[in-house]
Amino acid sequence: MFEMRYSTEVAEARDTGAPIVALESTIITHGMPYPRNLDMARQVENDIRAAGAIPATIAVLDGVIHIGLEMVELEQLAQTTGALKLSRADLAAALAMGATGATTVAATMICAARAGIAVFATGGIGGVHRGAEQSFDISADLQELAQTPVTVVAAGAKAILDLPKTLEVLETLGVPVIAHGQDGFPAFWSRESGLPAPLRMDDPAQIARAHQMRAALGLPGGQLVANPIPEADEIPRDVIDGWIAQALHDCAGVAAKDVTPRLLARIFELSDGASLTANIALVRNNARLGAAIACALVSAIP
Ligand code: PSU
Repeated sequence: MFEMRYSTEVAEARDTGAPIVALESTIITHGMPYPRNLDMARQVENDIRAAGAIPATIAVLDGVIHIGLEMVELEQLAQTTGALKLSRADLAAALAMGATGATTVAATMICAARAGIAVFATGGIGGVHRGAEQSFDISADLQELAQTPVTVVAAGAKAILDLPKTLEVLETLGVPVIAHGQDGFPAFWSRESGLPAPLRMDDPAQIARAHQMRAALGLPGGQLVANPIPEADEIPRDVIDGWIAQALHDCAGVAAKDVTPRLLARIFELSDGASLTANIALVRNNARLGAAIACALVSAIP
């Protein structure tokens, strides 16, 4: 019915049972400017390979779901200005229209699950936007975590969001939120949000077991692994908070799918690029942990 195409190395990994880590593409097309987006995408793929797993960057190209991109496809996507931002609501429509689009966390989870990939690394998930009591703007990523069995490694939720409300919604939806290596819930560019994380695990093998236990219990959905940005790369809370407040002010009136990309772009300008450097560092860190979890999952399979 729909076409799903595997990159050469992902097809090989599927044949041999090698660990695979999914990666999203919205971060490439809507989250970072060219050419740093391409450098980031390549680096992250190499980090996963160096950690003993195979990267599968997921995107929709001309109506075909790609699980893993060949180098030329990645280069083209990184420069495409007209790519759609595809979430759960528009994925099927994009396939029907033969469109090209990047997949958000939600759409990447859907495609990864269809391809039998259990682990996915990204920067930060979407969540409850500030002022959601008025705008009702809540990312579809949260619902997806509640229903699609993929473990998502992120540096928490982006600090542009309302983090307490994001954690509340995740709790309501029954999504395990597991901080890695610390007690607090990380805030994307900073290690601490000031909020405690509901769960903590320091061992990738334990995170892999929790993933398997959830399936064994017959529970739908995945888990969110909240992995703090490395200390050397973090932006102090008070510094980033100033830029976030300014960006929220400057982007007032922006709605729906445009909110997150516009806020990220404005914070990039205000921080003179520092936010992007930190963003790249945290994605790479998440890719490494994702690879460790994927490796543990493969070795745990009887
Ligand atoms: N992580 C990043 N940068 C990003 C994203 C994640 O470091 O741009 C993307 C993901 O694709 C996520 C999306 O799903 O931001 C959230 O968008 P929204 O708030 O519109 O759901």
